[in-house]
Amino acid sequence: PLTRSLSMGSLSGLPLWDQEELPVEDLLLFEVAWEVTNKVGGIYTVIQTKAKVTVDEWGENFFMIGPYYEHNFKTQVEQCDPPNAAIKAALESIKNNGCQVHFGRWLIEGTPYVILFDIGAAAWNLDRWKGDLWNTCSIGLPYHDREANDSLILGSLVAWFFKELTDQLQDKPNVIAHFHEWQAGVGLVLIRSRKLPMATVFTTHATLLGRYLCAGNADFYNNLDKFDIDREAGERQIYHRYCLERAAVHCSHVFTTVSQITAVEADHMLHRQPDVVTPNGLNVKKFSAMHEFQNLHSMNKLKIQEFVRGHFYGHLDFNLEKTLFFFIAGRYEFSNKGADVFLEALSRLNYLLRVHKSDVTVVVFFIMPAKTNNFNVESLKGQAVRKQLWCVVTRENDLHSRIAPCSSARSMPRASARHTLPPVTTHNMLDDSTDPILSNVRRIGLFNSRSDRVKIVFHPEFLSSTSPLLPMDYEEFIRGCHLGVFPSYYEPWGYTPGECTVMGIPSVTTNLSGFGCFMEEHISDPSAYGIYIVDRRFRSAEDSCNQLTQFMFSFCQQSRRQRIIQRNRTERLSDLLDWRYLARVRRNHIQMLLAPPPVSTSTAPAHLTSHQGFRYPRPPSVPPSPSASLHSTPHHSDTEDEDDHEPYDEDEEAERDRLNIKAPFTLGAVPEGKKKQPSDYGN
Ligand code: G6P
Ligand code: 1S3
Repeated sequence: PLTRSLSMGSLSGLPLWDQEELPVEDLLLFEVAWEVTNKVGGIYTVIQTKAKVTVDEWGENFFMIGPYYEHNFKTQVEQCDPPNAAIKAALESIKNNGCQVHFGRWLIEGTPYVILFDIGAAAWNLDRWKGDLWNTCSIGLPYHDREANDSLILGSLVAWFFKELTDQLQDKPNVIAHFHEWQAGVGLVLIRSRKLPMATVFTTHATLLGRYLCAGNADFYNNLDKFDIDREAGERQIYHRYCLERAAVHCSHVFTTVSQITAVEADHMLHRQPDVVTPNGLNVKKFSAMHEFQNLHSMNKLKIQEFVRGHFYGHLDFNLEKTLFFFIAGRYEFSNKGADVFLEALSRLNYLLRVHKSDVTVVVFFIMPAKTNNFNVESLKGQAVRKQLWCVVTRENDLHSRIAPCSSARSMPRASARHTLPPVTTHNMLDDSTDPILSNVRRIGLFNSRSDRVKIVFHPEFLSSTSPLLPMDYEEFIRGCHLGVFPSYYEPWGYTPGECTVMGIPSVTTNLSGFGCFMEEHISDPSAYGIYIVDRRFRSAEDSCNQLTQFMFSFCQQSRRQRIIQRNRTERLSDLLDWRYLARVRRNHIQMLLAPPPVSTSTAPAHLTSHQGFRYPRPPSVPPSPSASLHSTPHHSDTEDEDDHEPYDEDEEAERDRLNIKAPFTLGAVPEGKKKQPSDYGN
């Protein structure tokens, strides 16, 4: 326990606070993560998108701490002096003792202050710090685990910094440090073992064991209480990491995670139930014109169509106006991210579209980075042929328009002949024969042949606007697609479907992902809003796969007008994912630090479900049966052309949707009787 905790009375040792507003001026808030200015995975998105609202609230009293990388610092940080004399003195003291630390403003929205420790320059302390860790909590780190060793160096520097800082500050302002994930957790363990007078929060974004067990194909969720977790960690040679993670969890004053499902997992894998669940948000930018995001969809879809023209040259015997673009994207964890179920469902979708003689074609993009050596010749050639043809067409059309100015619109000539099928991959794969996506494509036989209604394009590299093949950044690409498909098995939160939502693009998620559970909890008829939630928790893999197939097949049966209306509804959900709303939830963990310790011995965490309460109703224009909802939008037309130029929905009923369904915090237009009480917001 903290030295000051009992005398001051709160859970963490900070002075008690019972007002609505946080006493920000009396507090300094630090957020510690390996991903500060360092893009590695999902945690980067969390801290980077949350910075703006945190700075708005905490101003000059908020700092982020992470590792120093020269390139990141030069390109993302503006060096400056610390605004606070105590912080300056603490950093000077560290520098005077032979370690390097850099201070500046991270050039993202909100421009938060960052303190970045140079891990390499402090590595000469490693053996001594390993000894300290061992003496403190008997955790030994093997020499070959670079990631664990680096996390010890960062943690030791962070704990050293807080020792200097709290010595300087004496009583005020009080210090709160929020640590993310086990790589940053060592600092927390050392702070508590050294009894520094400050408050700590630990957030885990996954559990080490959960990730490993799921990737190893364990029936994880049905056996949560049956795993011998120490043994499992030992067998996977991650026992020391798991000890660091578990120590951070148990040392923190407040322990949080990003979803209910990970809260249950943490309870079993780490033996502590989180005190608060803090769902992940995004920095939502609203367009002033309601239909702007629809226009962006159209514009970016054209760019994807251009790519498809090139990639499928010689085989472009499908109508691009009736072609839908689906995609999956993310870290290449084949089964954890659900690529296995997706491929199987695509094979079934292909069958359904064929037997129903559908005129819809689906081009599916897999954007998952794998080892490659450059683009393959066939893909580059496709784009070159397209550009050449385009020049010819432009010249011919120019000539034609001079001769007959009122003639029909420009058209492409018949694509040139090609003797091979359009390639499945855009790159040369290093592990072609063993790659899981390619192996499964071979098994199900989806080789982009003419008769296939489902075509596959595996782009094993993240997208970039400078690519010679598909020159689009990720955001543009999402906007141009019709459906994101993320049928994850292991996904503590899952940003990918959320990113689709805020851009008004429907997506598939699962009830094993934090995002899917959150949406299920807050929306009455998720699929009407373009959020399809596959049940991977209570159904067999076979049934989940059929459900996913059915979702995709129904999506393919929608008319253009229905897709437009659905996108409008999807986009309306974006307020729910906005940090400006979710920050209210996130604030709970800070308030807990300032609250008196619980008197009851109940193990149920008081704030675990405090964000519950708000629920988006079924859109009034959707009839009660969910299965009918996809075909129920007003003036349903099966002809694509008829409803083409309808950028946004002006139907009376859809207008009613718009008025009834507002963001949780935009109370203005919510009709009487639907107004929410303050408690709905979890304050
Ligand atoms: C947006 C545009 C419309 C376009 C539609 C295409 O809504 O504003 O002008 O017709 O996208 O939708 P689709 O789902 O067929 O890509
Ligand atoms: C984790 O990143 P991941 O993709 O390894 O943290 C993310 C942010 O909280 C979360 O969205 C994701 O589900 C986790 O798995």
